[in-house]
Amino acid sequence: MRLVDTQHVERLRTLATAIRRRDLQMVYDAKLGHIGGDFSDIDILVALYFSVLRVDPNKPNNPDRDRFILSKGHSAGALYTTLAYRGFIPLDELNTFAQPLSRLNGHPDRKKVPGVETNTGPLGHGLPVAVGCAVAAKIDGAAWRTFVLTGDGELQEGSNWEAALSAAHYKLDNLTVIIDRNGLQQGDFTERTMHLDPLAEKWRAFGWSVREVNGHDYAALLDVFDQLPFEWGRPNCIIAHTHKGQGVSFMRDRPAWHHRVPNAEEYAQALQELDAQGGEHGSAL
Ligand SMILES: Cc1ncc(C[n+]2csc(CCOP(=O)(O)OP(=O)(O)O)c2C)c(N)n1
Ligand SMILES: [Mg+2]
Repeated sequence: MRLVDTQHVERLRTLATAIRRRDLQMVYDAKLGHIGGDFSDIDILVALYFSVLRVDPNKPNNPDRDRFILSKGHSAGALYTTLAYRGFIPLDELNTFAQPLSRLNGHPDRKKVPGVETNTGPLGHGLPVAVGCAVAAKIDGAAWRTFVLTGDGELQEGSNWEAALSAAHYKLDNLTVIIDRNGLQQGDFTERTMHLDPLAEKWRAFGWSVREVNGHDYAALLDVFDQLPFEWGRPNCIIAHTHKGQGVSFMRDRPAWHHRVPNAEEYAQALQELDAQGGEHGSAL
């Protein structure tokens, strides 16, 4: 078990609040985005990019880099903001989100944005591509690892389950899927639309090694990432229990905030809440 560096955890938490704040501004200015899903996975992205992934913003195509695929491509705003804070793209460029000719489209494009490994948006494709990456690393005898973040509603796409079968078949212990288990999808709760539970048992039955974690608890996230690979010869699955809209009281766990854009009053209130959590200080980190 990793010793918790409380200062580091506090830095990550403050940084995540700053990233939520910047993402909110971006969505408000562009008048589009998926703020609920962004806020549900920002803590996972921050833990990955600032503590786990072996990536270098100065060498985004380094062949030895870890690969990260955001399968829930509608969370592009969260990814762009994290990439900007990590130094892959200029912070100022976030002002261009979803504008004509911007590199920062509503869904990520690997040919435009340094750090983006594959195009996503149509759900159900990130894990199959990640399986291909992990097989390639095994064939090459390379040490780099592949991480993929999926939504829970996204698991309704059958392609994920084909990919899950192959990952176990090829013993891809260099592959980690993180499931953003916020219990919501577009318009409703997952369990009312197409229930997923018992989710951990399903992945175990497919031959994966599974851990469950609070996806907003940095000490717990870092500890679970530190244990990778969980078992030799088995792919790794992390079910991260999260809240859609985490960080803003009136967005949390509310289906409407899947892709609603705040009005001026809601925007002001959300900023105020994030500032109270230290969000305005994060940019200095
Ligand atoms: C193949 C496909 N079908 C439908 C959509 C439209 N869509 C975008 S996000 C979304 C809901 C996804 O829910 P979930 O995976 O749980 O994401 P989160 O809750 O993290 O936003 C849907 C249906 C899509 N992008 N791709
Ligand atoms: Mg969801």
